[in-house]
Amino acid sequence: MSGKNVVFALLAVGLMVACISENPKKERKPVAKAVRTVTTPQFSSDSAYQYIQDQVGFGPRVPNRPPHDSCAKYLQDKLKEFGWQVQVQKAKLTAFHGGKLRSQNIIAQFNPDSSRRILLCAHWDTRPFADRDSVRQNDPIDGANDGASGVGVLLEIARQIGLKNPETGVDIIFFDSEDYGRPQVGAEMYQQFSQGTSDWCLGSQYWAKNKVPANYRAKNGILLDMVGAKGATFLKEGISRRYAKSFLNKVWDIGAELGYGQYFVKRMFGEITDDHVFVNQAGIPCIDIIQWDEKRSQIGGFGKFHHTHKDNMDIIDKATLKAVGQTVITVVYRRI
Ligand code: AHN
Ligand code: ZN
Repeated sequence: MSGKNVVFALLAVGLMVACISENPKKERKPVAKAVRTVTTPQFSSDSAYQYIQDQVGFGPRVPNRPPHDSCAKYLQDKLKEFGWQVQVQKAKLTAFHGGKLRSQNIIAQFNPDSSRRILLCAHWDTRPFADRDSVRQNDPIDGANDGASGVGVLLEIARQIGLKNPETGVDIIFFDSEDYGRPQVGAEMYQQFSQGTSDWCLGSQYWAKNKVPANYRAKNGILLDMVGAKGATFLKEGISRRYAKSFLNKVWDIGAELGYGQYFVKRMFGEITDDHVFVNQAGIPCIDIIQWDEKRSQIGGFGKFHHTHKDNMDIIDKATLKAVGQTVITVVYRRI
């Protein structure tokens, strides 16, 4: 067939298709669905702060201890109150010392039938010891920042979503047993256990291998970890860039656009083993918004409270909660 004939043939087929698909009532439906924009709600840092205080009020949320069970119930009740569908994934997970942890991943869905989805997640358990402190190293920490802050921000986002539909699917997972990694002190005595797998992030590792809902998919994910400390900075983390580079850049751009550029610093830092590693391995490109202090990077940049008893309500700052919360809720409502 000559070039001209190919064009004619294609035109003829095109005409036939047009005739077949002609609407008998002559009312053609618009080809593309109009994309409605929904204005982003105002994130309340007072409310997020209260949800952090509520969690800390139960006591340290260490697996197998009573405050952990009370807090699990609180989180489910809150999500249900805000109009979300809630499921709990229970499992007995093996800790670095060989003991079992009664773990609960708390999974909530909004607009469960939407095919376009975003996943928001944070760990809700707290570290069973204060191995980076110089006092009371064997006592569990409050985990106001490391644990409660990410959950507090997501509960406030869940409340806002319940009040105004973002017209996209949103899922929240509160992962359990993230912070049960072997202590720095005396680590040698546990060497025979859990070789080859990470003893951190046990809940997200379990979820990644046993997804709930089954065959779960989302366009992107955001993990929040240590997002409430006064003066925190959030740098672009290495694993996040490896799996979700353009999404990572968009989130940091929105942070700057909203006026939170001093929190969302546009520089990179290293790769962190955190729940997003396993979410990424499960096929969902997921970033980690996690505090990283460049000035402390030689000693681990997580802030001086990290895994100490200083991680209590005194270090939580509403301005930091607002910067993170408003940025993340904007990403949801703009359907980035
Ligand atoms: C490690 O320190 C190996 N990962 C950091 C993940 C973490 C701990 N997030 C909170 N606590
Ligand atoms: Zn921790």
